[in-house]
Amino acid sequence: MTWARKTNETDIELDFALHGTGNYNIQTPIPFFTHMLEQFAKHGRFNLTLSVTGDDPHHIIEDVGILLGQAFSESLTDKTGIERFADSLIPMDETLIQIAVDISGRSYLGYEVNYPTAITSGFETEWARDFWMAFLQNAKLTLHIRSLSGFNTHHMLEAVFKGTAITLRRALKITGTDLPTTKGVL
Ligand SMILES: [Mn+2]
Repeated sequence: MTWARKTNETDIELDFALHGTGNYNIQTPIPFFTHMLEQFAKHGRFNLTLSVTGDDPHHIIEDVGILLGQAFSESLTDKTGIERFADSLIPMDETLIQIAVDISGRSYLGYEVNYPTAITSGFETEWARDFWMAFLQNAKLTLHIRSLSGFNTHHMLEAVFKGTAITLRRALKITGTDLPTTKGVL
């Protein structure tokens, strides 16, 4: 399915499949962000074609997060049988990142990632938090991300993006036959 978002600040076109094979074609003006979205698509096994232009890196990253979150939510209209909860411990060399997800229908971000530098490869570390906040507010899920160790900012950011994708994929897995909630609504 396709989604689009056009404002005075950004212009985004997105083709997204929740249950894909990890195929991607991502074009953004921010090379490190492109690298992170490629990790997200590959390790989430999402299909993701994205092109974005915009006036400012923060606007671009936040608006891509909003649209991807919408695509995630609108692709998951039927939650019957999903695992719902998942967690992961993701290493990348010296880096170790812990991630937990609840596809809860509610939005919450716990984010304690201690990057050693504020910027790497032209990417400001605070933009990663902006992205995940925008994503989960629209995807309506609970996400906790923590760094247990790491001294390379590139590795830490990459493990956050890979790990969140992996954890979402695990939470989306069909392991049952009914809605995983006693409320009757998820
Ligand atoms: Mn890398």
